[in-house]
Amino acid sequence: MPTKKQKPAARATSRATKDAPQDHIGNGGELHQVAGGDSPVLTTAHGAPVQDDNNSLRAGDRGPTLLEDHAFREKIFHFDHERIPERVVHARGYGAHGVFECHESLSDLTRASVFAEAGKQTETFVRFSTVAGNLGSFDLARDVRGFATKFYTDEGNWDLVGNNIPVFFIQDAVKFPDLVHSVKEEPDRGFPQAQSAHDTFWDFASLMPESTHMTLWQMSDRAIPRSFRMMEGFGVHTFRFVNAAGEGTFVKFHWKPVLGMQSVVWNEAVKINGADPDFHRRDLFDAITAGDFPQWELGVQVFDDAFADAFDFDVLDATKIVPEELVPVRTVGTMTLNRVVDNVFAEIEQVAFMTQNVPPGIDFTNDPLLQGRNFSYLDTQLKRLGSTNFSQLPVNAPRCPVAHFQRDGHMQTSTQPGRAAYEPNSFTGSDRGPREAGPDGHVPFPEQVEGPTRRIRAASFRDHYSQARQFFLSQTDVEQGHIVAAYVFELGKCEIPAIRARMVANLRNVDESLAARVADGLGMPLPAASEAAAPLVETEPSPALSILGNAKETFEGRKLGLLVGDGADAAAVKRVQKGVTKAGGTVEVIAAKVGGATLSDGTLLEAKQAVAGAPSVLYDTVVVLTGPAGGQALADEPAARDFLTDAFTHYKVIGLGGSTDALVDAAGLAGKLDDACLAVGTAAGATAYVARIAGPRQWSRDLSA
Ligand code: HDE
Repeated sequence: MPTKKQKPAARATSRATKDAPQDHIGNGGELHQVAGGDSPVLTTAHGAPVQDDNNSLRAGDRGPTLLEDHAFREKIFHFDHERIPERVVHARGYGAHGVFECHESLSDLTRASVFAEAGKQTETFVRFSTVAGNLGSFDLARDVRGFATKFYTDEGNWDLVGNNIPVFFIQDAVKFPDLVHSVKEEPDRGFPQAQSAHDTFWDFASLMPESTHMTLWQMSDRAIPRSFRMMEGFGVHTFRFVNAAGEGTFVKFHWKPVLGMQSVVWNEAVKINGADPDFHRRDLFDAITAGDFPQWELGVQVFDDAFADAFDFDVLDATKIVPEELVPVRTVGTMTLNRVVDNVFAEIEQVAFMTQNVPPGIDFTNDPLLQGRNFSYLDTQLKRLGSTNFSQLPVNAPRCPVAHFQRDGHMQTSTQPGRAAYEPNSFTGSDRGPREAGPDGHVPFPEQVEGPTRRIRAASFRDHYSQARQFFLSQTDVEQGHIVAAYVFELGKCEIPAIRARMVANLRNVDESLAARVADGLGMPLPAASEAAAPLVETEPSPALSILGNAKETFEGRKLGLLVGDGADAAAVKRVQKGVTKAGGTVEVIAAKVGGATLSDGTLLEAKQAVAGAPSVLYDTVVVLTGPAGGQALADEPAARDFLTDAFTHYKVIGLGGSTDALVDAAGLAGKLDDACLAVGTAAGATAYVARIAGPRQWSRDLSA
């Protein structure tokens, strides 16, 4: 008998089973599909139709849940096992599909089919990442960015697993676990995550002078990119091209963003992390889904043994670059990212990059870091993906035929035909299995190797400071100021003064002014210089190393935050929107309330964001257009005041139109507006503003230079 407390039985038919097909915005593809199925009916993993997905099976209306409810148990069982280990480094990432198109045949240099002829297209998948943070960390950490590309070539996958910085912290892979342990959360407390600004990282870095060059890049604005779409990529190591005749040349790979390089400033990065921790992934997703496909040109630096021998540094040392001024970067193709993933886990999380994936025509060198990576990447995939058959996952599977005698294993999805599963065998036809390709296979470059077996660091790897100095001296004043400020910030977060001092002592070997400015910023006396393992080699500054020196005059791919108050001149709003869109930018309308603002002509302009949720750090430039009533309302709104103050502090070009005086005043900017604060109320003003935003930030406001 039901008691008084008994609740009425819930709906017998669940919403999911009854209404799902009508509710779906897409084609139902978000449901897990059984083979060949486009079934609108919810099923178990084994295909049985599910009667009710809202109520588990119970004895009596309020009784215990029954073990025989296999559909419920299967659902919970699967859920309990949803997570796989995140990557030990580069855990946080985002990716997309694309295509690489070769500009010219490189067959004189390499037999790699990607470079076979002009116009040749090869499918790609790219994953960008931060290094130190966990999967759920924020995008704008000061960190190196991974830039890993899988080319599905017709002779097997080529994984170019690079970074957005062309050098690395260490010279030998045996130090990689130490490096990573030093930068990750400290093991006794579990913080800080996603940052190098703590004792253990700088302890390690200061004790490993070979990392100095990389720390300069890491302290530069390269480590806080505006967008994945606006950063370079590098293969880092020296690789080898091998042509059909078996002749080899050294090669370094470069990705150059078509939108040009751009970074944010540190104070902005800190705030973006709070306002939108997904800033970079959202940016990539938005651009691709809007059809604004990001592109990079692939460049190669090709050089022979004679250059390598004459070069002041060892080309096998990953803490060194080959300056573009010495070996120009030759553009050989363009990659376009044109498709977002359908499922983040299936594709971005399960993609398995491996440096050892090289097709015929591309080979390794003896860079000890690369040699170590060639072991690590295969090993790590087994840990993460749990089966030796991870190469069968759609995102990892080669697009060319695959035929081998490896068998079975967890989650084998291919039904391998044939009788013989060994080589050699004497079977014929389809029973005999694949045969070796011989000279058509991946033939290793026949390098001569000799010498005693020893644990030793070659003398040619000893110079840790000359290229660090070259990098610093190649930066503009503003960029040097940012590097100094970053060292001061990071070392200032170290609680152990001896660590700060040891790092500054190393920096004296890079540049005396750099060390003095960092010491001054830290409020400490300048320590004696540490002993360098090798004397400095004089290097010419390399203009290619500066971001600002190479800035592209464009607003393409950038975003305007258009803050509109009630009574704003409708024509002025339209002009700004049109001008910025024509310049290749996007416009996001912001108002005091997300419902929008009423313009001078009485129309309602819908807003994408309320100002409280859209701080100006999310935009490359801002415009405020308002009538008198709206102007006062904005001045009274703290988020609107911050919007303007921050835009000014971050050196952004600002457009102002209508009744903005009260807001300017409340933002503390009265009397401070400069020539990058433009009046945009008139047609001429809007034109001047659109022309100005293609240019640099207003660096004259930057006092750190
Ligand atoms: Fe990696 N690195 N790495 N690394 N790395 C990994 O592989 C490793 C290094 C890079 O988006 C891991 O699948 C060693 C240099 C990228 O999935 C792991 C050494 C460069 C990604 C690993 C290095 C990179 C990784 C972790 C020192 C720039 C992300 C998860 C010898 C050229 C790929 C994984 C993605 C990921 C090992 C140094 C780039 C553990 C041992 C130098 C972009 O295998």
